[in-house]
Amino acid sequence: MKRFFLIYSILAASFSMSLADNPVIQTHFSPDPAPMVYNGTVYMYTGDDIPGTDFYYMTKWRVMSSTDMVNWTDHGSPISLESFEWARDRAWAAQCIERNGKFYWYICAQSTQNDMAIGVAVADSPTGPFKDALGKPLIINGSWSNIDPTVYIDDDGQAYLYWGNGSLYYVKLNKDMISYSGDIVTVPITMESFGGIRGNKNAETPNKDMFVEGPWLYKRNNLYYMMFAGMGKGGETLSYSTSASPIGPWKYQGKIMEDQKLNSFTNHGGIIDYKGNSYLFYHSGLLPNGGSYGRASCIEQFTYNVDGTIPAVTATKE
Ligand code: FUB
Repeated sequence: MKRFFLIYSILAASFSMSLADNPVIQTHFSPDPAPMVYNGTVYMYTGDDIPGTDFYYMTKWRVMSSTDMVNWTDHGSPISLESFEWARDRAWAAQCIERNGKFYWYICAQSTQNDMAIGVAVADSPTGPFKDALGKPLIINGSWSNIDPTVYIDDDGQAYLYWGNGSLYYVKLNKDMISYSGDIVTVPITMESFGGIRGNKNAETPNKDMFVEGPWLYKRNNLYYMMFAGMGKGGETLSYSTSASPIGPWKYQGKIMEDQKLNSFTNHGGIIDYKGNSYLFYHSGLLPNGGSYGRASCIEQFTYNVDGTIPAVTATKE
């Protein structure tokens, strides 16, 4: 995206301005961007890669905001592993959503039981202070697939929490947003629904894209979209499926972003409409000293096709 400038301030207290192309945040690593539009402002919730590490050993999450998609204010790190008594490591991808004036930040982390689990922190403001809403995980069942929560509240008030790695799951959240009803549902991953089938590496398939992780659920013009990180040739794609219902069946639509020279292996994205434009958020390892464990948030503006499909989006540096 062209001409992004960054205003970096610690808790909005002191300002210094620098010219920043993609990645839009150049002052620190900011993987797994999850945008949220609230009250005319875009909030971007991210992780925090640690320079020099050799795995995703992150310890905290971050928030930044903008009202023009050009200047970004850093609100610091309102939550960390220490905010969740049950979390011991791997502060991975997260998403925040507002309901009735409260902000629910769904996170995933390695639990003290050693698996990955999903928790939720709540606040009265999009920038906190946030507090662990439950004092225990919302989703924990011994699985390493409990990562990358995405949340959406439908027009009828029903909220959905999806997540997964390798497999895709969802639950229907209750109105309190910190509990759910019914069973955890496993979503079928097929060629038709997500562009590929796991464990079929040698098969001749017309498209080896498939759901890996990083789901992002939203609705636009009565069509539900599930963007996800798919399996590319040398790293992750951003791909998507659509449905007439928030619980599927899903129809694979193709790749949005190829695994192209992002220097990060993973990709993880979010999509919003803001002030009449549509934006794809993703991450790359293209900051100096960046890489698979040094990823930073990037943004591209795009225009939906007339039929609601998403065009291929190219990662730009400026
Ligand atoms: O950032 C840690 C993990 O890498 C995320 O949870 C995945 O989506 C991938 O981006």
